[in-house]
Amino acid sequence: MRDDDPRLPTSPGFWRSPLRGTWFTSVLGLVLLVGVTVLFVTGLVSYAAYNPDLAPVNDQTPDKGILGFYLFSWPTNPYWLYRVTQGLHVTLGIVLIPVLLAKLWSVVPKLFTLPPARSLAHALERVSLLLLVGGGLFEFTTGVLNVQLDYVFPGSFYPLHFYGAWVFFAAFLAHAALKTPTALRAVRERRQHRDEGDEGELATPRPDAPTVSRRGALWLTGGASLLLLVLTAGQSIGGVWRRTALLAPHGGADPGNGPNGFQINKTAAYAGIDAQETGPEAWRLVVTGRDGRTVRLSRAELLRLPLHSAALPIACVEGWSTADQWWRGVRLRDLAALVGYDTDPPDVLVESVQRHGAFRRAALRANQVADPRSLLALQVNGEDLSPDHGYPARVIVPAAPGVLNTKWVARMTFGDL
Ligand SMILES: Nc1nc2c(c(=O)[nH]1)N[C@H]1C(S)=C(S)[C@@H](COP(=O)(O)O)O[C@H]1N2
Ligand SMILES: [Mo]
Repeated sequence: MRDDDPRLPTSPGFWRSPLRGTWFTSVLGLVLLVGVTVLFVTGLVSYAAYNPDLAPVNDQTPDKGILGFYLFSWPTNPYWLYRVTQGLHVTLGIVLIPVLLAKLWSVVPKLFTLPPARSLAHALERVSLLLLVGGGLFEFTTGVLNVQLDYVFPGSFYPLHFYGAWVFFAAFLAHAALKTPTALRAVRERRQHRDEGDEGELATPRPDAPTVSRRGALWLTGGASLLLLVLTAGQSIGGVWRRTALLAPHGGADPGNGPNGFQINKTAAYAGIDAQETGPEAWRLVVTGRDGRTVRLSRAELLRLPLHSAALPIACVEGWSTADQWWRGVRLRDLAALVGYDTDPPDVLVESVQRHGAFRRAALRANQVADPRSLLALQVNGEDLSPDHGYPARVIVPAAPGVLNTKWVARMTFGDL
């Protein structure tokens, strides 16, 4: 029989590692069962946090159709909500990479088994495995690229990662339904008998001499994950861990020290913000409201309105977040009151001086406008905003993703969107 020739990968004898076996694959699979489920949920949550159903400007995936069935109004409490959900999403995604690779490695012989399909059911199973493996690699790759490399894929990251997630998770659920009972049994039996004799169909008939035990290989995988955790988690946890977060995003601008010394996403120069345009002569905030009522305010005039403070972080979709910063400015709901919405402030469309780029405008929902901690910030940590952090004025909203905290604000239009 040709497929018994151990020189060919289609032969079980071609694969020599004594590590492969049902127990090894099962442990990794059970870790992924929990981990990927958390990734999927926190990913969907992240999309909801953009308030995509509020206005087209917020929606990076406008053709989602029924896949948006679960959307809800993003709350403003607890104020660190997105910091936690997105920090978890990105950190866990990175930490699971060694587990994913070890899991794929452990089942690679099955990719080559012949015949490719024994029956219709088997053919369907293998197609679902293609979606599972392809979808998984795609989700992890696009995620890492978006965080690390400022993204290099054709097309927008968001729809690719969003649609990919549904494909991947559908295949993942089917796979989990089929395999979880086996995996649980393998782990339980091994614990009862404490033996290594649970080879199953994944084990090679011609094992090489082992260089590491199965348990040791799992520890190595776990060690790699732990290392990634230490190199990543600090970007969202902060504190001393920020210094070990060497994998934190693409070497952004150095924020320096002092009151404005916290992470910058896009600098003023990058966004094409002209100092003339944002200076005291030229810059006016244009606020429009009920029946087109409009006020134009200079920065000095804004500073004479009642000012309020709020300690809030910036939390980016890329997984990094800042510690709480002490923002000071005018409440969004007070600005709404200036243009005719004295009670029950409505939604608002916020637009930046910035002319190009997807994040130059964002819509905020009424619940976000109403929160007394939601500010048009003029100062941070006791000093004027720096140009890179949005001078002359920027939005800051509790619990919202960074993308809704528009910098270099020029115009606010209140009204139901
Ligand atoms: N005008 C404008 N505002 C913007 C952005 C932008 O590109 N342009 N980026 C947003 C994103 S994605 C984040 S995470 C925060 C980052 O704010 P920071 O640079 O002050 O930390 O600003 C938000 N506000
Ligand atoms: Mo961001």
